[in-house]
Amino acid sequence: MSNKKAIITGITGQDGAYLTELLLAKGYEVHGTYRRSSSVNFWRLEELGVASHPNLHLVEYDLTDLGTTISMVQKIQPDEIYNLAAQSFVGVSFEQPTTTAQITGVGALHLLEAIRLINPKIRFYQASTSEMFGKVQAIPQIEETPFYPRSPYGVAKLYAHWMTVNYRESYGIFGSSGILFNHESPLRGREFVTRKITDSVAKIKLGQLDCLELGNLDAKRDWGFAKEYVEGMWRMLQADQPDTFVLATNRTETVRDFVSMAFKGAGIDVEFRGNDVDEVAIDTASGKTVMRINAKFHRPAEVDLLIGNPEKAERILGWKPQTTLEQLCQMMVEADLKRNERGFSF
Ligand code: NDP
Ligand code: GDR
Repeated sequence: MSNKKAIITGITGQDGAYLTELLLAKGYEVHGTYRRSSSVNFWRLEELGVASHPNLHLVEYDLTDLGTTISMVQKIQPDEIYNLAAQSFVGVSFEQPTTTAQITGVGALHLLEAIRLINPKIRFYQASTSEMFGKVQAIPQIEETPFYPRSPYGVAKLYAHWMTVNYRESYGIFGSSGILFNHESPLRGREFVTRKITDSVAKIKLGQLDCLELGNLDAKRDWGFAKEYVEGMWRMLQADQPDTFVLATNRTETVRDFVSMAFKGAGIDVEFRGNDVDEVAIDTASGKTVMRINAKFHRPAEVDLLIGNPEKAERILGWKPQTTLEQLCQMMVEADLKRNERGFSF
């Protein structure tokens, strides 16, 4: 068992919850940060059964405050920092580009500065993203593929990524950047497309909703299982050298494919009819329209196709995705069926 201390920023999010579970199981003392709000929500930590773990310390913290960042790192004196906090929703980043830049971009710099000033031996993980590849310059994408972000979120993450590389090269800080492709789970936020689909499909199956509304069905994503991806984050900080790693499955599917997979998982066969804004999905048994397009979910600029090759992570970290997209989708549909049967609404 480890006797290390870790700070995880963004503990109330999907990855924060799974990483907390993993580090606690390894014997870490975990200091998880959450933002002050009128109603803080720890439902993910509760669902994993770790919210009251004696080695979990909850720390109120906002990434945009440099002073608090320095005093928090000074007080906790961690061995490792995992920076998972971000304004992480791509769609919202078009409406709130400045906030996104401050949290998702400059927030990472605050932590790097704290490490440089307090203890350059602290190991740092930066949650980078396939959104940095944006308008992709090669298929599949690997660590050396040139970046071309397509959203304020992608641009902010690219800043944080390069700052991590820069602090590694300038000050010898052990800063690793994980370029993670989309990873999902039953703990995914409901604003992201996979969970929006599985939650709505469950509600349609239970007669609580008539129809699911979506934006671009043609976007292709490389979707993996979040619980496996946080293991990859941990492995990056146990490696001999700090580096940049892609975590992905090397398989890509459209949003449309995920829609049919989710309906199938709930025992509903659907057929797609029409084109573009008129496209609908019909329940072949009842003839009802169960999915239609709503233009408000389209983005000003889209990332059309993501597919990552995780060969470097497999070679150096021994990391490999295990769960297929069909298994992941089924797991999410079943979890949402159970929650909606109970009237759960997170
Ligand atoms: P979530 O959106 O589920 O979680 C984001 C976390 O950041 C939440 O805990 C949120 O707190 C916190 N946060 C937001 N703003 C601040 C702030 N100003 N100060 C402190 N904390 C803040 O994201 P995921 O768990 O899915 O992702 C984790 C990280 O990985 C993010 O940085 C994301 O951008 C990145 N990423 C995610 C991928 C994915 O597919 N999931 C892929 C690649 C990268 P609150 O609950 O208060 O909002
Ligand atoms: P993404 O995830 O933008 O890839 O970012 P999201 O699930 O939001 O979108 C995936 C694709 O689905 C299309 N789409 C819709 N998306 C949402 N959210 N809602 C809809 O109704 C809808 N209809 C179609 C989108 O246009 C897009 O093409 C996620 C986040 O977790 C980031 O933080 C992370 O960095 C990347 O994954 C990798």
